[in-house]
Amino acid sequence: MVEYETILVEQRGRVGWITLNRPQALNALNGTVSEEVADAASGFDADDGIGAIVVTGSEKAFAAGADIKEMESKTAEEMIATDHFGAWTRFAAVRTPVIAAVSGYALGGGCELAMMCDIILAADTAVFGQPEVNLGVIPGMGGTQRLIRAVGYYKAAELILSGRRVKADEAERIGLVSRMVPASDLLDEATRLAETIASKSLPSVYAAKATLDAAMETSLADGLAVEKREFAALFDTADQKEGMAAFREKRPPRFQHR
Ligand code: CO8
Repeated sequence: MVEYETILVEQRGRVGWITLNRPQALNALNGTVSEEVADAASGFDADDGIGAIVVTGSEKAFAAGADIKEMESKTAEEMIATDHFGAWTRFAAVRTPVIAAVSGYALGGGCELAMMCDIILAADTAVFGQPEVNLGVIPGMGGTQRLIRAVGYYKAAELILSGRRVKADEAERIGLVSRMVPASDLLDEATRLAETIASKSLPSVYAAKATLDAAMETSLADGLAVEKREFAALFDTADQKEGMAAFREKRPPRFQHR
């Protein structure tokens, strides 16, 4: 396993774990973090021995945002010229399902990183928000677009325009998180969920994620066309034959992930 400077990376069974590890900066996302997270996620994605990825932080902070100290002195020209978003685009494009296991602060880029994941599990201590207006900027890692898709225009507008933070229970109520769990259970729940997903047929999980992604980006008609294509393509996989045979024979399937 590659050694990284700002993250810890570990494979447990068929699950890849990425733990943000800049405790001195509450896991603020600097350029090194984004490159390392994207690199680790792409590595897991290329490995068919991995069926799910979990991204997590510390008890106090999932991530307190992009690194303000790194950005502070930049000019607009520098921000445009540098591809700050390339690594996050690579991360968001992995085919493997990604679970964000969020405890503590998920602010600014931290909230946006969680929203790049497919499932957000939140500890009851989690706090979400897009506080960029307090810094004289706006969300810049997808927040203005993904938050609306998650919670609808009026909630997203309130949170982005005011910078108000929401606690885990409100985040669950408005649909920003998939499920809230007691803080002491967060990592166990993430493990259980990731192992469940990783036990399914990998081609069907890839297809399900691709189809869900399409729903975020296209019209209903185009999305349904993607679904039709992905659904049909699975009938050439060994796992579809195995899954349906197992149903008929009243036994659990033995997926080969192909
Ligand atoms: N960037 C850099 N350092 C940070 C950040 C951050 N986002 N957040 C915390 N830290 C550092 C603090 O400076 C402090 O370091 P030091 O001890 O050297 O002073 C250390 O982490 C601990 O933080 P605090 O002492 O502030 O801890 P508290 O428990 O008192 O407060 C908070 C915790 C409430 C989370 C507070 O730290 C805070 O408000 N942080 C900033 C939150 C924020 O505004 N986030 C949004 C950042 S902007 C953004 O994310 C834009 C995304 C788009 C980027 C596009 C690509 C470039």
